[in-house]
Amino acid sequence: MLELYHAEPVANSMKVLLCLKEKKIDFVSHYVDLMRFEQHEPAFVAINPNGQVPVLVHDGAVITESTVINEYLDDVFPAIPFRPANMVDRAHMRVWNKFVDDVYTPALSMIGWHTLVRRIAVNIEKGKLAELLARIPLKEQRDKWATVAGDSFTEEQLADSKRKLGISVQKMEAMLKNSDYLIGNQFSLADLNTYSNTASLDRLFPDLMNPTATPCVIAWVERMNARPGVQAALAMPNKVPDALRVFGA
Ligand SMILES: N[C@@H](CCC(=O)N[C@@H](CS)C(=O)NCC(=O)O)C(=O)O
Repeated sequence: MLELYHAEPVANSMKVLLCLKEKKIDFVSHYVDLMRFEQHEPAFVAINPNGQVPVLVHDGAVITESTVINEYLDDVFPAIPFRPANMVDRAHMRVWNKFVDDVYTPALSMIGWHTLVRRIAVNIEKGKLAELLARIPLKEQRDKWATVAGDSFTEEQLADSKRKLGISVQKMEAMLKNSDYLIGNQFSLADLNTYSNTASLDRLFPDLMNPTATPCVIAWVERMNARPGVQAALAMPNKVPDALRVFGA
């Protein structure tokens, strides 16, 4: 049996939902309500000690980390392959996925926490916040909550994240100059892993992503939006207000 613990079709949950839908794989969906902090409940932490989604459970085996989950799905369900046959392209795909995990996603995440999670954090009563923090397994996540509940990130940190978003979108523009998808014209894990970060970036940062500066990225998002797998993933349950949907909290 294949089960996925996930939140809304955004951010890291979206990466894996998209892969499953594009591969047309049936799975049992377990919705984890992040707004109710269900990811820190003992029952969920028993499945993923990091207290984070997404989590794939395949015949009882637990797989975490969205990028790794998508590689695993491509290994185990190869009928519709999402890794280029050419090994150089495959290596380039992995380098891009590493950049997305190491640079692009953390930059977007910091701005999302500052802009949106902060609004929730500052309204939590101090005693309740301490209780919630005590249940978060990862120190990095505890620190993020404490930061946005306090003075939040500095102007320098936020400017650096915006700079990294600019670099990310310019790299994509160059990759898409002469091809429909990020790696050599073949739809791959690179596209799956990048969609959720980029789909709404033009709304958030029109100065970084717009038809003049990044026409190829805009066309790629439209191409992605038209894919049945993307539409099926976007149709998954979504309880989060629209404003929050553009970021992965
Ligand atoms: N590196 C992990 C990161 C997972 C992650 O950041 N998950 C977020 C949702 S996109 C989460 O569970 N946030 C809630 C929390 O950390 O409490 C992955 O790629 O799967």
